[in-house]
Parts: sequence; structure tokens; C-alpha cells
Amino acid sequence: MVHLEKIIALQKNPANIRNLCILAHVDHGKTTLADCLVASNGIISSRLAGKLRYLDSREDEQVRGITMKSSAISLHYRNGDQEYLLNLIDSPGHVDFSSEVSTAVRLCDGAIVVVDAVEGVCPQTQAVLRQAWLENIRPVLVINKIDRLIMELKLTSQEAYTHLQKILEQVNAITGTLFTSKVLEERAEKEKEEEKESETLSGDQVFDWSAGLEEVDDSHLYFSPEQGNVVFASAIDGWGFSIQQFAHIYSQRMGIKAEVLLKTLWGDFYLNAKAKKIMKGAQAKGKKPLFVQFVLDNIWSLYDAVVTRRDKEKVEKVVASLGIKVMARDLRHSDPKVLLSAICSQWLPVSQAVLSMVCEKLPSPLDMASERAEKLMSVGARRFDSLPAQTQKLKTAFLQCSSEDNAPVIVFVSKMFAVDTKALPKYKPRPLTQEEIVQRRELARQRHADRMAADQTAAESHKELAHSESMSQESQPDSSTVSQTQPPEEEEELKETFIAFARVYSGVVKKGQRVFVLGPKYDPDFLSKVPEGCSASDCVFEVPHLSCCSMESIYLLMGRELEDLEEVPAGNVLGIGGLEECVLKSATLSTTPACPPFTPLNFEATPIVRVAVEPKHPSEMPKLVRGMRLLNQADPCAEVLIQETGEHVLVTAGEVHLQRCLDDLRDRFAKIEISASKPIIPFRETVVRPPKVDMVNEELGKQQKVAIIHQVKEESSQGRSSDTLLVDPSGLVTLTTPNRLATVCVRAIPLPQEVTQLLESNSEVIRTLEQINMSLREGKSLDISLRTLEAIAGLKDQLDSLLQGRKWRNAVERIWAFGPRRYGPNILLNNVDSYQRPSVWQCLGRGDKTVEAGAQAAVLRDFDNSIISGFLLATLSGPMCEEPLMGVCFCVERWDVQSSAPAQHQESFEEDSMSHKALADNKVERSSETSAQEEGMASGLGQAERRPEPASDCYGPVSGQLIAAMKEACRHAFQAQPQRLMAAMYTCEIMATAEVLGRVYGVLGKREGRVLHEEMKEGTDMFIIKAVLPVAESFGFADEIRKRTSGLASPQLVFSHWEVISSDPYWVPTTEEEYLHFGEKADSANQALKYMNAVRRRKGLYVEEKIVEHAEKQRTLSKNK
Ligand SMILES: Nc1nc2c(ncn2[C@@H]2O[C@H](COP(=O)(O)OP(=O)(O)OP(=O)(O)O)[C@@H](O)[C@H]2O)c(=O)[nH]1
Ligand SMILES: [Mg+2]
Repeated sequence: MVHLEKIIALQKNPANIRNLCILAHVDHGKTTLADCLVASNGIISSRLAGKLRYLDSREDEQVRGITMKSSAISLHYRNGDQEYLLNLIDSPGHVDFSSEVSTAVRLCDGAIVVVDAVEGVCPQTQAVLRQAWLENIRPVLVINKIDRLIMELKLTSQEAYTHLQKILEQVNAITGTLFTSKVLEERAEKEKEEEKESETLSGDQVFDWSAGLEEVDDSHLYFSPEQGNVVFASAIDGWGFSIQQFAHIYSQRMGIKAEVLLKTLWGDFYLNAKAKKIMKGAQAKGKKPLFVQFVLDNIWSLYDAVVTRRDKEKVEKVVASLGIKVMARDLRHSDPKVLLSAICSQWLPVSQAVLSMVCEKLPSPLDMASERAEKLMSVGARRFDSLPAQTQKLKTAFLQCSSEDNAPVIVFVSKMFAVDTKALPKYKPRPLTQEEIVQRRELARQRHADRMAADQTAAESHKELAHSESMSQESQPDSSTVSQTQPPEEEEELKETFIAFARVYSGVVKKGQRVFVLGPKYDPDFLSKVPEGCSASDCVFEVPHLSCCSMESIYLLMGRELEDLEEVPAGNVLGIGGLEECVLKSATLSTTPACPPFTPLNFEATPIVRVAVEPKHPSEMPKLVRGMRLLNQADPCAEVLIQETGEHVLVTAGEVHLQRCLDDLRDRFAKIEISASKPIIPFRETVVRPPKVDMVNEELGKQQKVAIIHQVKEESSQGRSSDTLLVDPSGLVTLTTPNRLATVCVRAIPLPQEVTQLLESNSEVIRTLEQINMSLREGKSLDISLRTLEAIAGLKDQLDSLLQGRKWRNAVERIWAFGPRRYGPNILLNNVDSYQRPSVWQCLGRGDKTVEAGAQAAVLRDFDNSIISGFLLATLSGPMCEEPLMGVCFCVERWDVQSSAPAQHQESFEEDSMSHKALADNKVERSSETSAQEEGMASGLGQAERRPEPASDCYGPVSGQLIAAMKEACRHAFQAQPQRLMAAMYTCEIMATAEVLGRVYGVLGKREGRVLHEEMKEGTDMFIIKAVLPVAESFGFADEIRKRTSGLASPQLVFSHWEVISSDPYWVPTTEEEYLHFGEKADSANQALKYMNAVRRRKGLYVEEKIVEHAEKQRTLSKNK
């Protein structure tokens, strides 16, 4: 079994620790490879390696054959004369679980990227390489499943070599794009400088595939066999090698220098037997490259002898020549694969190849780059060097990774995971030592005697006895080693225990130690509020986002098992128990409050599939609520929320993830029957330019356009106070507040598609920009990091270049706000001539743009925030089906606030308004701002709408009325334009053979999918189809494809973008031809209308159905009223 003592000893030497994860596309063989590595430590038998998938410990993981949770295991490995500790994390490859990859990557210094030799680079391969880059961790490559090239594709060794070269090129191409991408430019600069002085690598001609890259020596960033960062393997057959191994073998056998072989074994080199020389240009001369001759041919002939021809004699010869021993029963086994694994796992054990590569090529925790440390520590938009000095000092703690007594403890928790309480080490049977057995026997005898006595005296109080017995066992440390210790059954709460998945970056974590828990919003600037010399153990003071807790237990993570530990030194991955009360999903723990919270994890997946959940029996609601809370904690990506309607909603990354969450909820966390609604599909609402042709492609005449506008006008003025509302034919809406004090004129214009996309992809930058503006408004000065400023300036420049033309002149400078939530993809534009407000870009050229405006403008500025709030509300839910808006620009053309109200309407109001004017302006500004920010604005509006007439305080409502008026104006302006729904779209890549291609297209077509392109995968008979598909049509898609293509790899659906649905939901046939074409009702073809009504129905909004065909529909209608 595992040598726990050995691992504990190794934990103390960070130089020989490697924290690494295995990353790949789904099904490329990560868990199988992990099995081989685990088997090398004797944790599982090597015969079972690849079959067991030991790290897939969940039942559903085993059933479905995919990994859903990342799990860690500690292994030891002897490489040469050094002993290493490897903390290995296996991650899932399915895109639904990519958040699990993020949590794994954060704790590692390196990664093994696995690529299937047949499928090559797939979408998730790209995604994981990107994640590795973003976290600055170093990858090594394993090209797996090479046996498939032999047995399935039946390639010759020469063809296989070409194929492998292509895969390597593909992988390096991704690295290349990452490297040249903006994120890495600075990094390249730095490394160029550092590397200039140090060695200049000689073998230019060797790196053929990287030719064409710039002068920078970036070769170490790429994968290449001669660098030793590539292993070729077949995890299922248990073999793998790097060219180092073969260089070693052949240098001994043929007397060629190992260094020469290392440079030439991979590449266009061949052996000139006569001249006894290795020459370049194998391809041109039609010679066998060395790699084929020395490496692949051997493997090919082994497969040929063992599996294809089953040639006993040859096998024996090979076995003898390799100098390995094969057991007789393996030789006789009816399945040739058994013999093959037996030979291969001795000849080229994959664990050895991979683990020695890991030890040599991946960095240890001591090699943490100072740049990475700064990145982990930088809080929000702040520059590292603007952090308090105490905080900056901690950087050395990161870099030193010291386990000295005085080193501060810094721990990052990347996720919380739930384990069955029964599986905790303290309740687990474990082998007993000889002494313990003796001791135990003694105890048992005694207990037996006791029990006999007790039974006789008080048989009826048996239960209590058992209870007290278990209590006493717990309290006695000696007897806790006894294997039958049971977890306390009576407390249901204890069924699941949460363990933090964490890493120690500095210091030594001790069992029972108290630490500060730093929330993501904690700022080391609060340090001043922490009493001097205060430690986590006397935590009574109140500092925002700072709390304390003690680490009750510390575990070594061993796949399915946990081992109790007393302490863990810096540089190790570990599990921490007892944090569930103070850590939700991730957190930073430290003994010093000067420590900043780590930057948030990079999540690639957007949670998009939402369902409403309810218990089968309404009385079990509390259990469901508790279960959902636990689920939320146990999953890095799932979101749990309660909607305004009171529904409990679960948001997940995709169908598979949803299924897993529901299963977990049912079987582990809530333990009740639950029912889930159909997935709730998100939509966006937008406006488009008026169409030029009608639905049957006829040119639209002027006449009709007018008709549409009339219709809109009629609609919008119906039932509303039309004396305060005016919609002009061009779509300009003028609205006056009920107290007649303020008037706004708003127009809605569609934003160009590129602008919407830009805003969408830059929401983080905009959010930062808003935060900066907020601080500036509060008069705080900020040290903004250069990178942030550049990002903001970049966004502004891009907007400038995209918003061209007369309509958008100077628009970027006039941007008032973004919305909803202040960073959404809609713009509020200030077109009011008399109003000069500070630009949202003021942080770029601070000071010079803020023109002090006159008295009138000053008044306006006081209510400025009401206008923004109204805009935010309007963009949060649109008039079509109360979904958020997207790609809409609202221009405020005119905005008047009268200093006095019209006399005929509100005399009393006027009086008050005059007397308190000056005083109140400030107050109003502040109150409306806080309500907008903190209460999500909804409540403020509700009040304003309900009592439009001011009661006692006449100023509060002015801003309230203005918010409501602005919101209404935006809604009307929106409705004055042609409205459209936007659908969320997935992209997917499907691999299919030519025979089933037609059926794949059939399924795609039926579900409104669109094929983007299709190509043949080289070297195979597979086609790769790239398509987009509306999320609304995606449920069951993967299953259907799998069924129709008889079990092909299921497509991976990744959220990609929002797309305007071209059909107009409000469209009704108007021309004769349209009647002819679509019929009178014309609702059959209108997909947008269907979606819109479905959403409205779900939200309990009024659904207009013209003709009642079924009594059932009428019922739903009346219910909704
Ligand atoms: N032919 C062949 N099959 C392999 C090899 N390695 C793994 N497989 C098979 O590929 C399938 C997927 O293997 P896993 O190890 O579960 O893949 P994974 O990357 O862990 O998958 P996820 O965790 O779901 O992303 C299994 O059926 C394995 O038996 C190999 O070297 N050759
Ligand atoms: Mg797996």
C-alpha cells in the first residue's frame, strides 16, 4: 500500500514536489493514463490499470464513462537518485465541467496535456491549453492512443510518423497563437530579455516546424520530442516512451552518441548505414526517418506478432531480445491484449516515461515566477506596487515557498467538495498493527463482559447503551483506531461533509490552526482597521469580507480515500475539513490580514441552462432549500437562485452538468423526490433597422412603413396617460413625469452588431471602468494598473473605429452609461446639447475633460443618476417578454427639469419644492444612487410607480418619478422600432464518417442548426462538421446525434454568441401576397412568436392569442390573468 510516512517526508522538500493536472478533450484518455500512474505506486494492480479508472470514483462517472469531478492523488516516484512527490489531479474533459478544470489548474504548477492520436486537437484541447496559459502553468504533452493508429486506422509506421508530426504541428499552432496573442506579448518581452544573455540554442535546423516564428527564442514554449516534453503512449496497453529512452537504448546498442540521437531521432533524419552517419533530408531522398526505423517499426512489429498474427515463436524471440520475463499464463491467455500489455508494461512502462518527464520538465513550487505571484495577488484593477507594503512583502513568501515557523500561512481553496461522512478517515476501517490487535482483543473481551452484565441488568435500555458506547469511543483517542467506529447516525446533517480542495503557498498548515478567511472583495487596505498584532485566534473585530475559522482536519487526498494528516508544509495540495461554514466555493486563507485575496478563477463555461426545481411533496420544501444550498457549495459552476416569482432555479453549464446536479440533489443533498421544469431558455430583446423588403421579398413601400408606425402609436398610447406621452413618426419618444416637473426625449437605435459583440466580450473591462468612475465620483484617488488603463483605452479605440458615420459622430465621448447592471451590451447616449457631463472615459485623460458646467447643468447633474437608473431598469427587462435587452442604444435628445411645477397641477408641491430646493438636490442624488446600487433598483421603481403623487417628502419622488419616466420612455422608444428576439447559440463540432453524414445534417436541419463548415480530417475517413445551433433547440441534441449515428462521440455544445432571430414576432400579413403565402393567422412559421409566447407564458405574463382553437389554451389564458 501507499507509504504514508514516505509521502509525509517528501512533502517537506518542495524542490522535489510537482503539482500537476491532466488536461485534455473529453475521452482522450486522461483517467486511463492516471490509472497507469496510480498503478506504478501499487495502489491498484497494474492488470487493472486502464480498466478500473480509479479516479472516477463516482458511480455516474463509471456508468457514463466520463469524468465529472476533478480529483487528486499523491504519488511518489524515484527518478534517478532523487525521490519525488507528485500531487496529481485528474480533470474532466467534457465542456460542461470545464469549471472543474479551472479549479484544478489554479492549484498546479504544470499540466500533462493529453491528445488522442486519432482525433488530434479538439475544441477542448484548445480550451485547456488556453487555461494553462492564463494561469501561467507549464504544459507537457502526451500523445495517447497510438495503438489506434495501428489497429484501427491500420497506418504503416511511416504514415503514422507523418500523422504524429501533423498533430504536433496543430498543438504548437495553438501555443503559437497564444504566445503571439496580446496577453503574452509582455511576457515574451520579459523572457526575451532574460534569455538574451543565457544560452543561444544551437539547433536552428532541428526546429523545422517552428520556422517562421520571430527571432525570440520561444522554442522552450513549444512541444517537441527532442526537448523531452512529448511522450508517445497507449495508456490502455500500458506503454509510452519519450525519445530520450530510445536515444539511450540505441546509443548503447549502436555506439552513437546519445546527444546526437536526441537531436535526430525526431525529424527529417535518416541513417546512412554505409557511411555510418546520420544524415538530414530523409523525406527528399525517400529514406526512412530515424524515428520510424528505430522506434515505430519496433512497436509495429510487436503488435503484428502479438495481436495480428499471434506468432508464438516470434513473440518469444522478441521477449528474449528485450530481456523481459512474461508469465506463462499471460503467454497462454486467449486475449492477445493481455500478453501485449504484459510485454509493453515491462519494456516501455508508460508511468516511467510520463513521470520522469514530469519530474524533469515541470517546475517545482519553488520555481514560481514572480510574475505569476503578482498576478495571483493583484486585487481587482489595482497595480501590484500600489498595494500596502506589508502585502507586497508577502510576494517573497510566495516565491520562497518556505515552511519556516515564521513564514506566513497562505492557502488557496479552489473548490469545496462533498464526501460521505462515513468515508472520512476517522470512521474508516484500517489495517491494525500487531500491538493494536492485541490491545483491541483485550478491549473487545472486556466490552463483551461488560455487555453481558449490562444485558442482564437492563435489556430495555440497550439503545442508549450503544449510543453512549459510540460516544466513549470517540472521546478516547486509543479506541478511535478500532475499525468498527461508526459515524453518529442520528444526525442527518452529517451525511455529507465538505472538504476544501486547496494548496499551501507558504507556511505550514497545522491541524486545528486558526486562520483568516479573506473574501474575494477583501482589500488589504482594510488592514488599518485590524488591530495591530492581532491574530486569527482572537478574532472579534469587524472588518468587511474578513472572517476567521479553524482548520479542523487536514487530509492527504488519495483519490477515493482521504488520509488524516497533522500538518502540511508549503507547496502541497491538500484537503481541509471544517470550513463549510465560512467558505462558499473558493477562498484565500492566511494567518496575516495583509494577504490579498487571490484573483478569481478563470471560468470558461457560461452557465446557461436553467431549470426551476420543486419537491414532489410540497411539504419537503425546506429539505430542497437546504439541498440546493449544499449543491451550490459543492459545485464550482452551478448557480442556485430564487427568482422574483419564488421559483427555485438551478443554473448549469449544459445538459450533462444539469443531469449530474439533479442526481446529486436527489441522492445526496436533499434526499427527496424532486421535479424539474423544462430548461428555461434565455433570450435577449433588441431592435433592428426597419426592413426593406417584406416577408415575401417584395420591396416595402413608404405607405406601409407609416402604417406600422401608426399601429405602434396606437398600441403605445392605449390605456396610458397619453397627454404625457408623445411618439413622433421617427420614433422619438417624449415623456413627461406625472408631476410635470421633468421631460425626457429618448430614441432607440440598433447598435451595429460588431459593437454589441465588443461590449459583450469586454464586460469585465466595462465593469472595471464603472468601478473606477464610481470611486472617482466619490472623490477617491486610485492607482490604476497600466494594464487596466490600456484595456480601457483599447476598448475606447475599438468603439471609435466601429461607430463611424454621421449618426455616430462623437458618440463614444458622449456615452452616458452601459446597461443593464452598468456593464451590459446596451448604451445610453447623451445627445442633450446643453448638457456636458463628465465622460465615462474620464479615467483616461483625468481632469482635462471635466468642464465645469453652468447652473443649469449643475441641476441636471443632480438627477443624472435617475436617468441612468431608468435606463438600467429598461435594459434589464424589455417589453417583449421581460428579458434583458441587447445591442440597443438609447439617445437622450432632450431633458428638461423645471425648477417649478405647472401651477394648475400641484400647488402644494410647488411651495415645498421652492423652499427646499437647494438643500434637497444633494440628498436626492445620494439616496437615488444608493438605492440604485444596493437594492437592485427594482424596489425604488415599484414605489415610484405605485404612488406617483408626492406625499410628504416631495423630493425623493422627483428622482423616483424621473426614473420611472425614463424607464417608460426607453420602453416606448424601443417599441417604436422593429423589435426582434435574440437567441443564445451553441457551436459544436461533430465528427462523423461519410455514411452517417447525411443523418447528422438531418438532425441539425430539424433543430434550426446551421453548418458553418465541413472538412475531412486528414489521414482518416472522418468529416468534421462545425455548426451553430440555438440553445432553445439543443435539448436532447447530443443524444439524438449519438443514436442516429450509432454511438459516435457525442458533440460538445459550447455557448458561443447571441443571434438575432430574423422573424418579427409582431408580424402579421398585410399584403395580399403575404396572405397567400402564410395564411391569415400566419403563426405557423413565426418561430420568434413561439419563443416569445413561451417565455411570456412561463413568466405569467399576458399572452395574446388571436384565435382560440382549443379549450385548453383558453384555460391557461384565464389562469394567467
Ligand atoms: N485504444 C485506446 N483506447 C484508449 C486509450 N486510452 C484510453 N482509451 C479509451 O478511451 C476511453 C476514454 O478514456 P478515459 O480515460 O475515460 O478518458 P478521459 O480523458 O478521462 O475522459 P473524460 O474524463 O470524460 O474527459 C475509454 O474507453 C478508454 O478505454 C488508448 O491508449 N488506446
Ligand atoms: Mg476522465
